[in-house]
Amino acid sequence: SKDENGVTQVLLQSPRGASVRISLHGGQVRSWKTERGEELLFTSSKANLKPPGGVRGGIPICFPQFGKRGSLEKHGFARNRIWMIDENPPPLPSADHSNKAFIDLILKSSDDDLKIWPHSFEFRIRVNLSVDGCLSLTSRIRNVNCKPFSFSFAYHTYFSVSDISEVRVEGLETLDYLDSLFNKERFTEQGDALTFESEVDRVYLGSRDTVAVFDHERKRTFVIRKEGLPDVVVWNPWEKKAKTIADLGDDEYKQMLCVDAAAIEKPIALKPGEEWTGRVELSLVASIQ
Ligand code: TA6
Repeated sequence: SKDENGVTQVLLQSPRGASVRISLHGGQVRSWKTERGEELLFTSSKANLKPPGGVRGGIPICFPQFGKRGSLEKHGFARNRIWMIDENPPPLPSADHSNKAFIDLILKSSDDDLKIWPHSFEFRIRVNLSVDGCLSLTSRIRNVNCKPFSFSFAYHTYFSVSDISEVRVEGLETLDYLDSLFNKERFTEQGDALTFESEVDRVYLGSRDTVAVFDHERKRTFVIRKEGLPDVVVWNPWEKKAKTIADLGDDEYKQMLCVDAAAIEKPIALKPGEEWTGRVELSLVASIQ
């Protein structure tokens, strides 16, 4: 189907009624719903859905640059481009084809992209919804140029939460992180679990492959499993910053938390012909507390 701006979007549905909606604008997951129809991803009521331009919500793809760590526009250009459906993707070794709820998208460097980032690439993403409602995204980025290149990457995931003050993140204990609020200085996490009472904008380095986001009020937990993505971004703008973000409502920071599986500190380097894979799987469990 088409969205309000005429851009194709794809709806995946599990046999039990969970669903995922993906837009070709940005190759971005825009919605992920449970079997009961509850939305699990946050989208701002003020999001600007018109391409080009990033959509505040769902899972924007940051590529080939994370944030402003380079000369490109913030978070790179992939999230602003119109992707294509990949009708004939190369096989994905570990894929589960038992359910048919997946879609393959592709982005190739356009002539305009090559002017600002002179590296030909093929970026394939598979979005899969499992029978039990797990959402997985598998990105494959191939260097189709004759020179090496490197990039950084993030699945900039906006989780929908009941109230940010009631949320905690586990799995980042004792890790080093780069704090964007302190000039990307390096600190070490001391606390047990991460809780929120002011703005947080960090890149946790070399985390283990599972991170969990507990939402006490809704009694549910998001489990993030990642492969090929050593870093984890945690971002909530809090009250003051939220007011400066045009496409975010003043109070909406309370209902969102970004936790991104990412590769930032050490850029991924690809030789000609090489391919990189980065995968994230998001699942929901009812909390036992
Ligand atoms: O660390 C996440 C971050 O880079 C923040 O600094 C914050 O600005 C956020 O991403 C959103 O970026 P955007 O360009 O979508 O406004």
